[in-house]
Amino acid sequence: MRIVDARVIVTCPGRNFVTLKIVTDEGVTGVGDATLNGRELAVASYLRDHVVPLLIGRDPARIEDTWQYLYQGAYWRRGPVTMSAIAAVDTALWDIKGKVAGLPVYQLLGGRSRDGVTVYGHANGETVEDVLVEVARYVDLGYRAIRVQCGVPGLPKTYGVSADKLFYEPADAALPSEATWSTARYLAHVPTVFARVRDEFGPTLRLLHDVHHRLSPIEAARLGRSLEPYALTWMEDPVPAELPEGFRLIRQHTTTPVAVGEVFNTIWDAAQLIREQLIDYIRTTVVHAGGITHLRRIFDLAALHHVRSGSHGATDLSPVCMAAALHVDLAIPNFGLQEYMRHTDATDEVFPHGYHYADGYLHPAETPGLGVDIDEQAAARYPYAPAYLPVNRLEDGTVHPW
Ligand code: CS2
Ligand code: MG
Repeated sequence: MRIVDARVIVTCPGRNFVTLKIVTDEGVTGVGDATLNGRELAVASYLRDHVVPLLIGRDPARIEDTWQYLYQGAYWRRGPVTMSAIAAVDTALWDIKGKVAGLPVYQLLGGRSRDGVTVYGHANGETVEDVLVEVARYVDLGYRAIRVQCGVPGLPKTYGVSADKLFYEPADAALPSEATWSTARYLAHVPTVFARVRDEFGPTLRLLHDVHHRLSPIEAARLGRSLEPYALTWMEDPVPAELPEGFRLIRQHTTTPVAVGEVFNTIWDAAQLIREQLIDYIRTTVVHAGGITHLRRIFDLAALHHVRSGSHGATDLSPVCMAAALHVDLAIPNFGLQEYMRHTDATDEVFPHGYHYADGYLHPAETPGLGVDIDEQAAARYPYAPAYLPVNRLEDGTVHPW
């Protein structure tokens, strides 16, 4: 079998997605997600201009060899653009391998390690009262784990808090919008939110919180300590993660578990955090961390060090990425949680998929391959529209990590 075509499809059914579709001479096709929020066209060009020509004529069965060829062969390694492009190729090749074998991809990864993939949803609101309503909504839907984000009094807008519920789009403007951040106001407010949520929903519901990299290590340590009475499942991205040493300070001060890695692209971004057991959950996912092949490598390293998976699953990760992530989640021994932000109806129409939600779990399709596709005619109805994530500034105007 040989690859005869590879199409890069850019579409915007409510938000931008980049998808690679690989076609073989025997008519078997595979899809991979290549979406990089706010930088979509850079990955599309990397694929079209620099990767697709290398794929034509290759044997699609050689997944590991193709990964190494694209990674080592390029000389320029790592980085979100490169790794999202490699991820798309790798994911599509796993899809093809599953179809050729007549098996869902999780069977090729070793088969089921569990009955379903436990997911968490996003409960968010401007006020604590709004948050309680949203948490109740997720509980009613059967969710076993819920991320809680709340507006901060005195700040006009808070990242992760949206008028849309069940899904929302943080990339909200054709040029980046700007928000204001105050660490003092935030640190004072968050524990009061979790106190109310615990009061209403009891001690056993799994609760999570995303800090979006906005604190320094000692501030994050203080937040973690102040949240200890509310027994969070994780505190996510407490500090910018370029400096792994920063996590040592957090660890020295708090037992609140730490999750990190949605912006990581390779095992080397995560290796020190994992080896030193500075984190509890690693949040890399298929599209931004080099595909199924490389993600599995990261999760295997994590398994050796008591670190569980907690893959990113916001709306900017397409149903193709979600489908692929679910096969990995089902197979690995050290699965923790899977983020699940639902997609819009328009996105679901462009990406017909067989995975489904039931009673707090996601289940991948049982059909051969990944069980997801792209409807290219539907995709063509939604042309690319520039959209960026917001930029954060402190009250004095300083640009601050978002
Ligand atoms: C968030 C995302 O889902 C999450 O955990 O951090 O909203 C993230 O900011 C976006 O996916 C960025 O593209
Ligand atoms: Mg996050």
